[in-house]
Amino acid sequence: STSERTFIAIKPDGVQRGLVGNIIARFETRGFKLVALKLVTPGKEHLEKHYSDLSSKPFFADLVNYMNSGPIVAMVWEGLDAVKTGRAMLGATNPLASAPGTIRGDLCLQMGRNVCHGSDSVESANKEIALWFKNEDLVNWESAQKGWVYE
Ligand code: YYY
Ligand code: MG
Repeated sequence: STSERTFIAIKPDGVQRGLVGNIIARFETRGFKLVALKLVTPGKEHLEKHYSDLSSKPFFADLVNYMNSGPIVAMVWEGLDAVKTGRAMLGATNPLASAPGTIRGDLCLQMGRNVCHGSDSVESANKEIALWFKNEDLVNWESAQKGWVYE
């Protein structure tokens, strides 16, 4: 549906490397609608919650430390098949396997510095949006592009 929402984050390396504009531009120019955006350092506890599914993995502590190492741009983007399309735009988890043209395939090299996050299912998108944003931070607006992006 054209009202599907996904949670996309620019990780601390993406912010430090000045990639915020590049990454946002890809979602904006693809035709997705921005619903929420903020720059945050949410702290370890929040980041552990965000990645709670991975808590038993050997890389979990390093992952949380990396995510806690600087500001993160947290966003909600809305549009047709936003979750799956967002994942395709990010590229594979390991940047060396990410196709050129994807964010990771264009902008990074190593798994532990892969610059961005995107929800992997509609269910996780709903959970992540609720974790990172208050309901009143999600803006309901009609984009002037609507009739030109969708038939
Ligand atoms: O959703 P995605 O970010 O593509 O991968 P996940 O399997 O959810 O892992 C989250 C995060 O953890 C990944 O972006 C990099 C890191 N990671 C890692 O450092 N080493 C792994 N073997 C797997 C994931
Ligand atoms: Mg994931």
